[in-house]
Parts: sequence; C-alpha cells; structure tokens
Amino acid sequence: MKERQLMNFAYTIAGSESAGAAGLQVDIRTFHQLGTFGLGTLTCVVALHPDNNWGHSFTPMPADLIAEQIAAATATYDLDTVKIGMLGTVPTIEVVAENLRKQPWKNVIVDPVLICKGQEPGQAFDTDKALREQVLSQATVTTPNHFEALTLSGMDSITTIDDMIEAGKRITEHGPKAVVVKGGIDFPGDEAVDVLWDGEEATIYRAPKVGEHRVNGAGCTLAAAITAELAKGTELRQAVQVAKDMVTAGIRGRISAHPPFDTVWQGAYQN
Ligand code: PXL
Repeated sequence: MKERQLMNFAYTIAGSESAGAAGLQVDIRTFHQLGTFGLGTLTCVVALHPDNNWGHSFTPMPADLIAEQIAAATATYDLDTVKIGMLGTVPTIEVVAENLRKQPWKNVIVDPVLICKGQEPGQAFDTDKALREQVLSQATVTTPNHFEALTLSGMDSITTIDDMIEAGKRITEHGPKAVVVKGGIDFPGDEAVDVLWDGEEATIYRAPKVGEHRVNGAGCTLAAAITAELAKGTELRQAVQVAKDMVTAGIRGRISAHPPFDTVWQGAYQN
C-alpha cells in the first residue's frame, strides 16, 4: 500500500461567484497553486447579471446547511487554518461564529467583506456590526481594503503609509492580532502598497501598480494566499510577501473578461 500524503489543509468559508472571479472558487484555486489541500463551505451564492450592467444578485445559504457543512469539514480532517470570506447576513455570521468556536484554530484569516452590492444599506449596518463583534473578534489576521479599513478604524481618510499603520493599530482593537491594510488602486501614487501591522511592528509591501484598472479577485487571492502559507507554517511576514507576489503576478497575467474588470489568474504565480 502506498504511503499516505502528509497534507496542509486550507479551509475557506465563503460565497460562490459563478464566474470564478471572487469567493470560494478563487480561494480553492489559490490554495491549490500554493500546494495546500483546499476545501470549502458555501455561505451564499452571488450571480452576476450581464443584462443589468453586471449587477449582482445575492442569495444566502440556510444557516443549518452552513452548520452542516462546517461539521462535515471539521470532522473529516484535523483543520487548524480557516479563511472567512463573504458572509453577508446576520444569521450567516451568527452560525459561522458559533461553529468556529467549537474547536481551537491556529489561524483565522478574516477578509472583512462588508457590503455586497444588492444589499440594503440598512441591512449592511447590522451585518457590519455582527461581523465585527462575532467574527472579527475571533480573527488572528484580517485583510481590509481601503474602504473596509476606513469603516473598521473609524478614520476619516487613509492616504499615507502612516495612516495605514494607524488604521491597522485601531483595527486590532476589534480582536485580530494582525492586520493587512490593502492600499490597492485607491492608494495614491504609482505603487500598490500594503501594510502589515502585526501588533508590534509594521512591514510595508510595495509593487508597481499594473495599469489603472481594478481587477477582480485580487483581494480574495491575497487573503487566500496568506491562508495557504500560514497553513504550511510560513511565518506571517513571509506569508504576506508570498501573497503580494502572487497577486502581482496574477494581475500581470490576468484573464480578459466581458464585465468591466478582468480576472486575476492565480496560475501565473510560480513558487
Ligand atoms: O470580493 C468580495 C467578494 C467575496 N466573495 C464573493 C463575491 C465578492 C464580490 O463580488 O462575489 C462571493
């Protein structure tokens, strides 16, 4: 009989975006590209509407189905690393938070997807609050984009690297030990700058901006790559570097798509 593989597992709890430019599909592709065994629990289904200016529709999974999927995944393997992506509703946030508490985790990476197009603003307030109190409080690492960093830090503007560090510090007050503030296309200048605040010191990551346009899947890929690297035991600062390199390669090697934005290609990154 052949030897069994020794495996590092990367687990995502996220939504489906059927065009594969965000969510669970991006996570699994990223996990695989970085040599981990990817598995996932579905929280919601997002569908793009080509006839309605590429708007989104959003349908949550029933809470008991989410609980059932988490129970199955965590019973099948000894998991210690989980990435949380789009949750989107208070019942989903509650069931994920409650089920996460059922076992210890070494790494909980929360991509704080705050609002999904197609949601009512009133509803977004409740989901933001629940996400902060129930899920972000369990995070070891969180990866806000510019807008999410403003919301979670309560700052009026984030335009400098010092602002990004300050935002990271403030966001640790919600619970996460480490924060990766993504500058992305919204950060002024010709570099894409991300800042890791690890609770003690800041590390700055820079890469030349590739073009002027947004590319779908960059945020999901960054958080998923950090997740895969942490699952392999890579130290956090190096995990963020690998993730940054993968996103840069994936944007350079992007796939052309019919919506306004192209799609990141995780396969463009070679270790
Ligand atoms: O990038 C945020 C995001 C995450 N997960 C899913 C999404 C989106 C954005 O559209 O559809 C499933």
